[in-house]
Amino acid sequence: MADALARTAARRGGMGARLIWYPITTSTNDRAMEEAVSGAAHGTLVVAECQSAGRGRLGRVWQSPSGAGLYLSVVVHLPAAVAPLLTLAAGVAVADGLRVSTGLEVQLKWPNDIWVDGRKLGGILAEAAAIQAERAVVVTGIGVNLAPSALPPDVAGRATSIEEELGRAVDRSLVLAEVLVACEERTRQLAEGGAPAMLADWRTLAASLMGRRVTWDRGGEAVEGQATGIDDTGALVVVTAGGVERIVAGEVRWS
Ligand code: BT5
Repeated sequence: MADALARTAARRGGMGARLIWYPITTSTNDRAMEEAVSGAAHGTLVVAECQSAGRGRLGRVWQSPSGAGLYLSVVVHLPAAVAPLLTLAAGVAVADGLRVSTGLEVQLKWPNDIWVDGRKLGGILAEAAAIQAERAVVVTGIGVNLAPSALPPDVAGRATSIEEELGRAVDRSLVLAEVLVACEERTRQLAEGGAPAMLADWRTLAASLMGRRVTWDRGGEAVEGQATGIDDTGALVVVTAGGVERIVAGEVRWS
C-alpha cells in the first residue's frame, strides 16, 4: 500500500497524507469521526482490512468481510454551502478512481450507490462531524467490493465486485490510491466553485437510471413517480401524478 500511496502523493494533496490502518475495527467511520471531532486535518484517512460493524445509511449493515473490499473513511473539510453535495461528489470520485485504476466503468444511483448493471458494487456514507457558518467537516465513508465473498443470501444476489466484473485480479493498493486522488480532485472542485461541473459528471454516470420508476414513503403514504434527474442542490427530481417533487433525503426504491 505504501508504494501506491507514494507514487500518487503529488496528485493526492492532503488526501491520505495521514493514514490510520486497522486490521479490524467496528467501522472506519467511527474511527474517522473520533479523529474529526478532535481536530484532524483535511484528508486524514482511516482504512480497515475488515469491519465488525460496517454501516450503511438508516441503520443498515455494510457487509465487510476480511480482504474482500476497500473500507475507508476520510475526514473532509469544505465550505458548508457545498457540504450537502459531498455524497454525490464522492460517488463521482469512486467512479473516476475505478476507471483510472482498473478500467471498470460504473454507474451511480441516487443518492449513494455505486452500481454495475443493476448490482451494487459499493456505497458512500457521509456523516457530518461539525457544521459551522462557513466550514463543514464531514466524515466520508466509502465501501467498495473488490473480490467475490460469502455475503448473506439477501445481499449476495444484488451485489457484485470489481474482480467479478473484470474477470481478473486487480491491484488493490492502486485502486485505493486512485480513489483518494479522485476524492482530492472532486472535493477541491466543490470547494472552488465547480459544483455544476461535478453535478454534470454525476448526471452522466446516472443517466441509465433516469426515467425509471421510483417509490418512496411520504409521511406513511407510498408515493410513486418517474425519476427525471437531480437539481442543482443534489435533490432527486421525480414526476408524479400530482406534479413534480424534489426528494432531499431518505429511502427511494427503484424499480
Ligand atoms: C451504503 O448504505 O451503501 C453505504 C455503505 C458505506 C460503507 C462504508 S465502508 C467504510 C465506511 N465505514 C462504514 O461503516 N461504512 C462506510 P445503504 O445505501 O444503506 O446500503 C446498505 C445496503 O446495501 C444493505 O442493506 C444491503 O442490502 C446492501 N449491502 C450491504 N453490504 C453490501 C456489500 N458488501 N455489497 C453490496 N451490497 C451490500
